[in-house]
Amino acid sequence: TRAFHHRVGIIGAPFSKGQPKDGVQKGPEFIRDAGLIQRLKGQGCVVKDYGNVAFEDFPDDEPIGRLAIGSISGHAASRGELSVLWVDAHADINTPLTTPTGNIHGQSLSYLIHELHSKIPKLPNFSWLKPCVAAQDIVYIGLRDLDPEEHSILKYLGIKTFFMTDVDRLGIAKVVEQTCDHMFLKVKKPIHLSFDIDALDPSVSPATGTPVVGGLTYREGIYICENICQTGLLSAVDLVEVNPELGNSQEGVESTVNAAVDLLLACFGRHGEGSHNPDYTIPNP
Ligand code: B3U
Ligand code: MN
Repeated sequence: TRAFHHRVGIIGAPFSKGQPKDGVQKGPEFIRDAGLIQRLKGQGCVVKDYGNVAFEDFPDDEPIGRLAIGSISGHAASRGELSVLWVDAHADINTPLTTPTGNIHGQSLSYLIHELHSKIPKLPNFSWLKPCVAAQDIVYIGLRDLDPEEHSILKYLGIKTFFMTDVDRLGIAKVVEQTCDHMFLKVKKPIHLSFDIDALDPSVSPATGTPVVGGLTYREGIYICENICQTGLLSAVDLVEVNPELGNSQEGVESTVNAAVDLLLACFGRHGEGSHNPDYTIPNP
């Protein structure tokens, strides 16, 4: 049994316009259909499902979008200063002036960081967006596919980064320990976890738009979530980039969706070790 019950609110964002590939808007539906809510309840969480965010439909819209931009600014508006743990193969820190693809899913963090404010051009429909995170409050895990410009932005800002090589070198336990040390160095702020399913190796989660070989194992991903849960400071999680129309096979999609559900369960109290009722007695024959 748990000392307390996690209270979890679920919001789906069926949105694909941050990048050109269709299908990722179906991620929330697949994750729900895989039993997320029942399974969270089954492990003692008190769950409220707020349904999906409604997006206006612009038929001839240029690909553009919000993704974590919206959830982090909303989270910061309600909780104040946050630390952000960004688990991803990609840094998603291009500015509109450095992006090689023009895809906004590769830019989400740049809009949110105070220290990059002067580097972001004024965009007509983004006046609602104010930077809300300090560079020193961000930690990355899982990076392995960066544009040179992003590399330079990370260095310029001095952001704490754990590339896959660092996971190889230190092991996931040290990486998570150092992540927490860094985030809690000053004050303990509520944590926003942004988990891109492409942080995991494509052998586990192939159903995603930009898979990159050499990623985190399933266990390493779960370990991150379990430990962030145990800080007691996890305040919001984004699980992004599950695209059930990719992945090449039914098994590929199932494996991706199941990994996403398991990561979310680990964020909200599920332990690999299991648990038991302290009143239980082993039956005598
Ligand atoms: N860095 C590239 C590629 C990319 C970023 N995030 C994803 N892909 N998923 C870009 O588009 O900015
Ligand atoms: Mn990514």
